[in-house]
Formats: sequence, structure tokens, C-alpha cells
Amino acid sequence: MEITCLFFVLATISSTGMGYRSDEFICKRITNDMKDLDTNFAGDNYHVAEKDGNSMTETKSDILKTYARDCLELYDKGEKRDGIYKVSPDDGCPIRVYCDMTNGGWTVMQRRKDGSVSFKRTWAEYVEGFGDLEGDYWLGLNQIHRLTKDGSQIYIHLQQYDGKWLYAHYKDFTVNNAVTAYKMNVDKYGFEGTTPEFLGYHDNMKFSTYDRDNDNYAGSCSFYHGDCGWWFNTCYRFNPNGMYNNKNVNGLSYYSDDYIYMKNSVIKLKRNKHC
Ligand SMILES: [Ca+2]
Repeated sequence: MEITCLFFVLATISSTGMGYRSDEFICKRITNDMKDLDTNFAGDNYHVAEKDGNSMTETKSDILKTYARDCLELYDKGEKRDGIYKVSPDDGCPIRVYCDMTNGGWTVMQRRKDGSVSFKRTWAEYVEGFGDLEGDYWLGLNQIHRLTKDGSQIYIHLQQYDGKWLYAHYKDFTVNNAVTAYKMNVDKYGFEGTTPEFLGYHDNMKFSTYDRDNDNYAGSCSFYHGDCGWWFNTCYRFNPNGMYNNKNVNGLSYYSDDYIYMKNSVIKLKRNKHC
């Protein structure tokens, strides 16, 4: 902690309407650029000039604040309102996340609700995250890794075109670090739900995008299934990042004897407390 901690907490500049990624962006830039914290304070405020010319101010007390590691910790501390919070799962830069408190402190990692955000994205975008925290979005592989590396559950809600919601719950889900190409591990024996068990097929796979093929197929699964990113094998049993409102093999779907197309999705994470 100490100075490093101060630096990462400096990234608490937000509420400006910018994407949630800017927190990490600013944090990393400050960590790289700043040598002397005290000389950058004017009174009790710290000023950060954003790259687009906007300037933001953070108070010293905000900077010295520490963050809950995830939505579960916030929930346990009494936060019961669904919405956007800032968390720091480790000693890295804080990140903005959407917390589902109604169901007990889940951190949302993916949501499709109106198709307003394209999921045809590059490797770099899937790593960093994209979209609108209150709407369609992908949290980002780096953030998902940080939230799941000590052990997590994953809960998948899928809405059929007739409006009915299905769910798939796995008790053990982990995304490994960048060096492994964000390899995902899930325990299919820890599954329960109203969908078929479909995530086990993707266990131990690296992440793939249309510009980074790490799948087991001779071609590119991403290219053949909507240019989206996922832990493709050869190719999928579950493709929540497929094209929105699309009832062909590019679409948001799972596979069980045939492709089953879904309208909406919410995927969320919750740290396993024994870890
Ligand atoms: Ca391939």
C-alpha cells in the first residue's frame, strides 16, 4: 500500500459521464507519471487534467479512502441499493461496477438488454471492457480476472423471446491472468439451473476474439459466430456475446442439440467467501 495505494486511489475521479474505464486509465497514468504526491496537491484538492482537456478535482479525503473489494463486501457492510459502485478487488486501480444488491451482492460482468451496444469488438476492447454500466456492457477480462482469481460463483440469467427467464448457476468460476490469455475454469459439477449445463464445454479455454484466435477450431469461431469474444472451444455451447436480436448462428444463444436463441442476458459474479 503506502504511496502505491495513494496513487491508485487517485483514480477515483468519476461522475463525469465518462466510461468506467477512465478510472483505470487515469490511475495507470498517474502511477506512471507522478513522483511526488504532496507537490500535486493545491490545498486539499488534487487536480487531474484529462487527455481531452477536461480537468477534474479530487479531495484529499477521497483519495485516502479505501474501497470495498467487491459488491459482496459492500452488501455485507449494509449497501442494499442496486447501482454503480467503485471497488478495488486487490491493490490495483479501482474499477466501477454495477452491483446487484437485491440478490445479495453480485457484481454484474455482462448484460444485454436492448442491443444498443455492439459486441463486435477487438481483443483489446474485451480486455478493457466496453458499454454502459446501466445498460449493455462487458466488464472487461482484466476486471473479471481480478474479481474471480480468488474463487467466485457465476450466475447467468437468460431471457427467452417469450419473456421467460432461465438461469444457470455455477459454484466455481475463475478467469486467469493475461499471460494465460484469460483462460477460464468452471466446475460443471457445481452447476444447477433451468438451462442445460453449457459452460463446462468452455472449461479451460483461452479467450478468443476475431483478431485473436485461441480456440480449438481450424478456423475462427469468433468470425463464424458474430465477431464476438468468448472462451470458444470448437466452437460453443454458450455464446452470450453473440449478435443481439439475431436468430441464426451469430446470435446470442446456447446450444443443446440445436441452437436456442435468447433475447437478453445478465451474467454476474460473487466471490466465494471461503477464499
Ligand atoms: Ca482457431
